[in-house]
Amino acid sequence: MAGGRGALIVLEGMDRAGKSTQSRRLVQALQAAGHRADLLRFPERTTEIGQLIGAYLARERELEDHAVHLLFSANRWEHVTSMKEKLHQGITLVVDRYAFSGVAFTSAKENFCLEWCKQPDAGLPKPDLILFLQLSPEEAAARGNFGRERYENGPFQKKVLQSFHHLMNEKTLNWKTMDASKSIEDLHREIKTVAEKTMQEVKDKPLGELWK
Ligand code: ADP
Ligand code: 2DT
Ligand code: MG
Repeated sequence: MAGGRGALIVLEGMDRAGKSTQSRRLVQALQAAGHRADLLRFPERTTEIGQLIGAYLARERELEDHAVHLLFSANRWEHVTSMKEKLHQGITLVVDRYAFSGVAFTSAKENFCLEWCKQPDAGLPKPDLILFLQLSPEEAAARGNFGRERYENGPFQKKVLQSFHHLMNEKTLNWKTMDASKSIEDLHREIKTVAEKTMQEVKDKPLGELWK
């Protein structure tokens, strides 16, 4: 593989922490610096599965909690072939939410354990770096009110955050917590530095399998 593989870089964090802003900004900066990089996001609402998820989040339709969890996972699996192709072609993928959001949101519901929630995503491409954008609920609130989608309320988000903290304790994953209260530009510069370091470190290493 001339030049080596691309890195799989995931951004996670609570609502309004800046995941979408920073993932877009990172891809632009990497491309401007001459790297090959693409932006992905989950849920990817453009596929048939993604449209079903979009309707569920918009409260336009109801889905059973286990069923919707499996749909979120299927929405990642339907992108795996193309993700692997790109990574092996040397394209770095910056992903706005991934399986960690999947597990954190479902396990915040009653009667779901972390282990059950992780199973459907076991074997997905393993991120080389997971950036957790950390922001207090008060600072998030200062960035605007919650939207109207499902899950956008304070008590549920508090449970989601607890689940994220359980996931972050897993030492086999390369989590980095970033202070998301910084300005967009300052945070971007820090993220770009760790992303480029990771890209350099993993280019000759095999891609791993998540939770296997
Ligand atoms: P997320 O994708 O994590 O929900 P967004 O990137 O959509 O967050 O950002 C949520 C809102 O906060 C947007 O209005 C965005 O412009 C603003 N924002 C993002 N990052 C910052 C920052 N570092 N400082 C202040 N406002 C920010
Ligand atoms: P965004 O617009 O912030 O992406 O909102 N979610 C996401 C899940 O419940 N399971 C998942 O697997 C993923 C990826 C988080 C999307 C909402 O969907 C939730 C918020
Ligand atoms: Mg977003």
